[in-house]
Amino acid sequence: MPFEGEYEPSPAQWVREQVELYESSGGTRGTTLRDTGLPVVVLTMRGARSGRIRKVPLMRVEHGGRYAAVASKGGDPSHPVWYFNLRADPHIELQDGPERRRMTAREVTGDEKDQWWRRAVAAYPPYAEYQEKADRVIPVFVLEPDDPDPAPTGG
Ligand code: F42
Repeated sequence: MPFEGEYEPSPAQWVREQVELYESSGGTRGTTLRDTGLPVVVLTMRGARSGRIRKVPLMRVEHGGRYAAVASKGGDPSHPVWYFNLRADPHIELQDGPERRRMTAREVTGDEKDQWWRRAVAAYPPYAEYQEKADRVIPVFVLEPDDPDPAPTGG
């Protein structure tokens, strides 16, 4: 089921362009972070105040069909705005390459967070530096499929 509502592209040009390329190519182009070659996913969510649709590229941290969303914002001292969007409405769509799935975001803490943090740093090592410079504890969400084992379509 597609996300309904008006799409408000990111004010950051490089983010907006990455989302455009990712989506317009059906998840076959724009799927890595600039020079790193490391994979990126796109989260579609609802803006907590505007109610508009927001799309946020994040590093791909996947384990067993679940994903982590790391609110690092490059080690910025403040949380990204999308962190508050997910807290207000955790229902999202995740695009990983050509595949799109509805998922629900849940902020993790304690041992569960430690485990996902290790996976996140393994997928994208700069997260460790971002945590050192951020002067805040970087939040992590786990994204879990609403339908964990969808039936094959068509036939
Ligand atoms: N950011 C990360 O935090 N983690 C990553 O792993 C990550 C990877 C990544 C890979 C590729 C890429 O292109 C970007 C990547 N980013 C990553 C950057 C990420 O996509 C976001 O740009 C970044 O985290 C900043 O998020 P932000 O939500 O703070 O974005 C700002 C620039 C933004 O879009 N602000 C909007 C604006 O108009 O200023 C507001 C967006 C919004 O959601 N507004 C809400 C609404 O209701 O519509 C609420 C407004 C409010 O005031 O409450």
